[in-house]
Amino acid sequence: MNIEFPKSFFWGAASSATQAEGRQAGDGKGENIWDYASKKYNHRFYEGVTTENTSYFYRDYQEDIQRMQDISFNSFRTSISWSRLIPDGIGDVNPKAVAFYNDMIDTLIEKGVEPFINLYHFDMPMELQKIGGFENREVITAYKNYAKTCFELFGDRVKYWFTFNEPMIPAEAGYLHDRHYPYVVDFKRAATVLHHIIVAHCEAVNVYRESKQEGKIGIIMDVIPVYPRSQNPADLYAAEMADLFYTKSVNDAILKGKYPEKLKEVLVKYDQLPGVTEEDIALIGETKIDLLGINYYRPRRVKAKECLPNPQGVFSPEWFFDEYVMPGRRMNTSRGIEIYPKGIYDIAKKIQTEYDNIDWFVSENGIGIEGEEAFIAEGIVQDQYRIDFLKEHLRYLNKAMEEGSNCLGYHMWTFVDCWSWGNAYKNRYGFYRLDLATGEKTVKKSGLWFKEMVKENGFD
Ligand code: BGP
Repeated sequence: MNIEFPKSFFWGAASSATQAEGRQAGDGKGENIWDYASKKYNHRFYEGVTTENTSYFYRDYQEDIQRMQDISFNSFRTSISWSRLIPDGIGDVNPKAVAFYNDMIDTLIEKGVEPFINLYHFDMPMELQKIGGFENREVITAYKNYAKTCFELFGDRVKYWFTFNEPMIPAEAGYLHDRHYPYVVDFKRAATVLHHIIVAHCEAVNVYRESKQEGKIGIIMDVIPVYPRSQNPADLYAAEMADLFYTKSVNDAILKGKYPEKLKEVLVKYDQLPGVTEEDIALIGETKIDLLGINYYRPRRVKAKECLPNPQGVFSPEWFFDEYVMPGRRMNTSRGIEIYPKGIYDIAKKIQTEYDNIDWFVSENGIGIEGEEAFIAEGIVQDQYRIDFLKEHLRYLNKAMEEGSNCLGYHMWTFVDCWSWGNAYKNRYGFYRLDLATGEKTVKKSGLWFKEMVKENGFD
């Protein structure tokens, strides 16, 4: 075996509540922003598929967990749906949700699949969005109470907790780039949301510490490694700024306990600084995580700006760099993003050199392909491209580990094809195919490959 991983390595996949659970009549779940937006702004969702019918995990979880065991998972990440557990975001707990999550956790453990539980995957309860979502500090308190409730209810069995999935996204996609509800375009509001999410993260970590439970707590980040077009100083500056806004802003706050000085200087200069109190700064400074999850899909290639931005326009990180469309880049055309396996190695090196070589794992990595039914032969999706994708990324990960990176596991996105934020069921990512019409779930060739690879803890 030339690519071998440690015996204790975490192998599995990631998913999230809103993308997989679906709804059932009488489930007691409250509405969240995706339930609302996928109906109200239905045209924004591929083929108009709403959150009602996502992958049926709420209904099928027992069979699904068996499916995980069938392909050798020893761990699985999903999230708790805040609005399923506490329908109004604050107030009474939904007993049906408690029963569901209890049984899901127990079944996972029974089947030898370690639950990795995330508290927030983009899914703000609608009642709290009505008062401003994370723009409103009251929602930080509501989130803290929600986190406390989760630790009290499930913390006796869940040993791996995560406060947020991709904290940058609800801010950037919801308040700057018009992809997620509430579809606002305003940098300062986006920065406020991001800052409040970071404070909420710190509050939840501290509540967990106070609970004296014996697990680990961390966060899941989407790190997009930045590559300049050239070594020309203008291109290097573009790369520095892209990294500053999109990565260092969050990473430094959470992993180094402080925002980068340079970010503050830029935001002051352009009058975009959100309200940050001394207490917030102190809280960020003293909060430490145990485990970092990294979602990696693509690199970000940038170049110096071709044209100066309109000074009257909406301030944005893109005022400082242009996307660089590198000739000859390898594309996943379904998703419109570049495939660059070495990025995973570069991230590992960055964690090693800049972030104290903290314990981390790949919390998402995968390839979304449109029209996978075209690859069905002998009853299963023959997704050799996914196997190749996995191998290439795992090779680079393995190399980084040989060089001392503390990577503890690898979770693919995703387990069963699931619903996505806008693309709905357009691009399929799973180890199992979901037939949307019948609800049938069938293992793909990649799932069978994964099963054998995990048994061997590596591949040739
Ligand atoms: C990540 C999200 C996931 C998932 C994935 C795939 O950023 O954490 O929830 O959706 O991206 O991306 P997409 O669904 O947009 O194709």
